[in-house]
Amino acid sequence: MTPPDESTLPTWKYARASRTSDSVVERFVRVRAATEALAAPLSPEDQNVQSMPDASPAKWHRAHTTWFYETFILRRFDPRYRAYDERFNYLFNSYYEAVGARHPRPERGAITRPTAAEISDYRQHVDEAMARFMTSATASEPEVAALIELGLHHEQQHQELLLTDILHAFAQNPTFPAYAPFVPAMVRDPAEMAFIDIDGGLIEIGHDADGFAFDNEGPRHRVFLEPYRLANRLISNGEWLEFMAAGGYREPRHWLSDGWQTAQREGWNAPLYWRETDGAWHAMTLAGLLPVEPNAPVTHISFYEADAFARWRGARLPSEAEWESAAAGLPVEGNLCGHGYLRPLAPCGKSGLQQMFGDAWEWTASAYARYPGFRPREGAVGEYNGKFMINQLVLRGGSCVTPDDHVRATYRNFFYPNQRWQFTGLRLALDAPCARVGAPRDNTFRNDVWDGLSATPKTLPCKYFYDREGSLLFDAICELPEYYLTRTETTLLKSAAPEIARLVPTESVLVELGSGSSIKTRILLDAMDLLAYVPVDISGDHLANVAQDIAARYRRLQVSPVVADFSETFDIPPIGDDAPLIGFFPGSTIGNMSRPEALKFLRLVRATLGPDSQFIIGIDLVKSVDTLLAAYDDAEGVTAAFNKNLLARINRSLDGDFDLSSFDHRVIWNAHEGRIQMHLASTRAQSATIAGRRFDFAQGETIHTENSHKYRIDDFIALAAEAGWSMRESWMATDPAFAVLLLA
Ligand code: AVI
Repeated sequence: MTPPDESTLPTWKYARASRTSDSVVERFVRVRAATEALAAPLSPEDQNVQSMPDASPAKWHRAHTTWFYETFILRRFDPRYRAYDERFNYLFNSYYEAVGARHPRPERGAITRPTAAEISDYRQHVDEAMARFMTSATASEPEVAALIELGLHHEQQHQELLLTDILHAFAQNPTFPAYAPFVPAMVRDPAEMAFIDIDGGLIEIGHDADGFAFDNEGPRHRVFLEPYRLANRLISNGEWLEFMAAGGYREPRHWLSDGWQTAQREGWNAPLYWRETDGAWHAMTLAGLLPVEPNAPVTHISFYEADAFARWRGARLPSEAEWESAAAGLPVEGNLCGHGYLRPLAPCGKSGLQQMFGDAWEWTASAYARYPGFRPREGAVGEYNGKFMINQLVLRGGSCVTPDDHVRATYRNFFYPNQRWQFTGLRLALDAPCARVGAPRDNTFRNDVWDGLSATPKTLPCKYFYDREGSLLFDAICELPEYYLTRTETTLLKSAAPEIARLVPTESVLVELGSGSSIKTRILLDAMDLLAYVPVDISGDHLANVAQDIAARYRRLQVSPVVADFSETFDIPPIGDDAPLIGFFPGSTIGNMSRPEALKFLRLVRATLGPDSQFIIGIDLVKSVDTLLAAYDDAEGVTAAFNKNLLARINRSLDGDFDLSSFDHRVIWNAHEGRIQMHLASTRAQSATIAGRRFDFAQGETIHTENSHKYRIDDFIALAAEAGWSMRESWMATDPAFAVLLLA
């Protein structure tokens, strides 16, 4: 990011504050000057205003930061110090019980005396005393030096508050005053939002050794993280507008109960400073009222709004440990206060994690709580952080008004979930696919492969076709001219969808088993008025991307993907109160099961979805052998590649050494069983080693990889009845023969 030319910078350039190599005296001078520079554009009247209880007058910030050095350093350690005015202890104590009574916070704006000019005198008095004191031996005693350091970082926090509080005050003014002139930024074409996979495991977070940190940042400790995905950038205003257009503020189902009540009570329908003027959204900024910039990050949203947005997008907020683990080691660079824009900007990078520091504080899902082993500091400054560890949420990363050298990866900001006047935004997170529900444990694939290749005849379970490559190859199969199943079923579904929509209750949850690319699902999603969509699939990687895509297309739909082997067991995440469940199992995937497996599966679905559920299922029917053989042995060789990908997958993930060129794709029609069988035939005598175990193949020996049963419709209805399903409606194609059934 290129900061604006220094010569054009207004006075807040001092917020680029200190270099750590500076002496404490130099840093003291710089931080104190930065506060005054930030207050300089404000008139005495501006400095006195308090527009709400959470905000404080600029004059109070200037005085309180001064009181801090006077109270915790000069009065305690400098015998020569004479207090400027004893009454100031009452006026400018913020919340320190140990230091005595104080003026009520909501009434700070009523204090017109001392004047802003008298506060300047007070600051000068304390600055001179501190300058003298800092050259003494006492000042370099560890306890005292630590307090001076704390005073500087405390003052930087108030520099940010001074700006957010004056913004709030100016936002109440119908003339929308500008605190500072608008600083143009490069026009940016931001990267698409994408999720970056981040490993889980036992990680460490928290501040450990060198450099300053607040007490709440430590001790460093271990945290276990499941693998997760973090969005590459912050959520933009444009995306927020989509949320609003989709009824985000009108739909209680996206919201936490407390959040919904707060939003109703406060009448929220947009971020805090937004207003619709002449049909376009504008936002109050430190440069006055400006049109909302679609690519810039959304800010001035509460935790409740951030959380509702994340749910609406089928995602979640990251935990603070997830955020910190991702941020650790990144340079602390970004659109911070010293750049002088004083507003969040569109990201400028194209790859990797962007906007981790600066622009907007990122709401996390983490409660602001003590880290294991946390001890507040000794004495009155022990009240600094620890006593606020209740009912607040942690924010990470700093904002466009955070002093440049103030933030770090371990920094824990915290606010109540309803507060909106800080520069608060959000970044989405997702559970990574390997956080599986009922999916194979690590050794299951290896054991299944070993077992299958030890059997006679050799066999491999067809469910392992569908890794990322296999899923993509299957999508390609569905496009083949010979593979009639997808086209025929799609046509049937299109004509059946309006009727299905009438036959199932509105606000149902569609549970798709083996959702793959969810292409056919969209026919139903377009026609039905659904509450949620639960795609269940074994291919976690593919599932996460597909779910995200569906969530982006159907903004009103809650999308809750489940990674599971649905042929064994699966759980439906709790959604709504007793929302009716509608199973969807298209593609004749049931044909890939043996008859006993199909019966078991139909019973499992009945038991999992419940007695009031319905089930939409696609069944491929018996037809001419030529049509069938062509469908599974296409001219382009896509099905052959799909079949062989099973061996490639074993090579990739089980350290196998199959020679793919020595296996042929073979397809036969087994008339007795009524099924197409796929095999891989060894073209020569050979062996392959898989996860350290060797398997021999004779020339011509096959591995049986898949069955695809073709039903007669009456046989299938009888099978479904055995599992407790009865036929409610059917839609049939004759050439090629295929059926879509609605079971109940
Ligand atoms: C997923 N399943 C229904 C497909 C089928 O037709 O049995 C898998 C497939 N195998 C080869 N081509 C397609």
